[in-house]
Amino acid sequence: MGNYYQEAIETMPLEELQKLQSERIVEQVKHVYENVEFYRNKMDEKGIKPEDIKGIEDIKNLPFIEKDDLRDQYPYGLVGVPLSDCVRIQSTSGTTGRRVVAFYTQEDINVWDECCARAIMAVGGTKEDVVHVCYGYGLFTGGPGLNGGSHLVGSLTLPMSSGNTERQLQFMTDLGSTILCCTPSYASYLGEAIAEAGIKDQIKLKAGIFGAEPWTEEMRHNIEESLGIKAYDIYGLTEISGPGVSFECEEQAGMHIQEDHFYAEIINPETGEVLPEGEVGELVFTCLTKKAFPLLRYRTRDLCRLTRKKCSCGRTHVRMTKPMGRSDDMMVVKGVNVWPSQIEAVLLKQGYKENYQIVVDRVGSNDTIEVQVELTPEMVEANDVPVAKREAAVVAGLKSMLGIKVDVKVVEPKTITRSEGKAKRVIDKRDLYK
Ligand code: DLL
Repeated sequence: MGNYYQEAIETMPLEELQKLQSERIVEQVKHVYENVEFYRNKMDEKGIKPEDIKGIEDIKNLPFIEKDDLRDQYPYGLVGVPLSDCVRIQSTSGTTGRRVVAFYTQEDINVWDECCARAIMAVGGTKEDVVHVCYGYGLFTGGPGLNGGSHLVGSLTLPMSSGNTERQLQFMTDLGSTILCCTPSYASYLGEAIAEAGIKDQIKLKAGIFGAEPWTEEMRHNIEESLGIKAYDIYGLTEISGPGVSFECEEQAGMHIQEDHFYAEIINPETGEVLPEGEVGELVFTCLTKKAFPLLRYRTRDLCRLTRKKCSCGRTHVRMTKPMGRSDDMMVVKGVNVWPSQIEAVLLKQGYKENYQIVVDRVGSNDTIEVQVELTPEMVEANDVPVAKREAAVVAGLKSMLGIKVDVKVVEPKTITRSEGKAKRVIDKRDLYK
């Protein structure tokens, strides 16, 4: 193992970890109370003084912070250090026009790079590897995060950014990329492009680090097949730093949260009550070490479950399941809660790939929902099931999963636009009528 598998920290017994977290939260609460007026006011409103927070178990007394607070405090309201101590911003576009701008000191960047380095080491990365980063660079955290991590590991880093698939394949083959970092939807597109170019035998990839959007186990399987690699999940969000807040180890059984820096809780999204280990709820993060943009008890809207069950990799850090979708991804269609991931699961189970789109609309006062999904090249070649029969099977699968009638259109391969970054799979035309 190289420098950035921090065995002492990643395999720390729980008691020691909690001691470290306690020291850090005490210092962090003092920091935000003294330096961020927003927090001071919120804590004063609740009658909490920094000295009331004596350890990590007291965190439950702190107020939550929500996405709306970030919008209200845009751009500088939550910055905890003089701007002259900040060296970087990153930002998320936000699908609803809510731009989040996060600030970093050099030390914050170092911690972020370290978390991404741990993620690369966890998939077997070393200084001998060629790390091909085709997450977007710029304001998006994907490119800069994995880039920084790869440098720390000492791997040869290809800062490809997203797009220009032909060039991606050329560098991948010419320079012998071994670890691929991009969104799962782009990985799946690269798999298609490699098959089409007939160059699979020239690809040296062994692992992929894919995240930034939800993806299913079926999609993992498809990517692993098409690229001939092991595909690992990585999670993070701009508000908390970027990729590397959690990541999978060789066991591929949930993502270890970097708990020495980010403290996780699961709450009931309706009541805010903290839920016991193992229950599904909204993920809430507290940054224990970040100084420039130190969010405490930030509600991510991501729904998942945590487990402290022993992991055979030896890491003791708590694991989170793949987010099952965001509470705000949920659509209400015909009065029923629908998550895109449920639709994807039905499609992939019936042998389709991730090339689909969901169109929701309203006719009069009735909602309509249509799923368009592409035939795979194998289905076209076999030509053994009529399209109408295929459509009926998907309709039935969706009816049993969701309990409502969904219109289904099975379309020719390559009809649906491919994504180079995060895929946009839902078009909700009802938004236009708001
Ligand atoms: O997507 C950071 C990132 C970059 C993570 C590269 C992993 C790899 P944002 O653009 O702020 O940051 O979006 C954060 O994306 O709250 C989740 O809803 C979703 N998300 C991120 N990773 C995963 C994942 C980056 N592995 C939001 N699985 C988060 C499912 C994910 N959803």
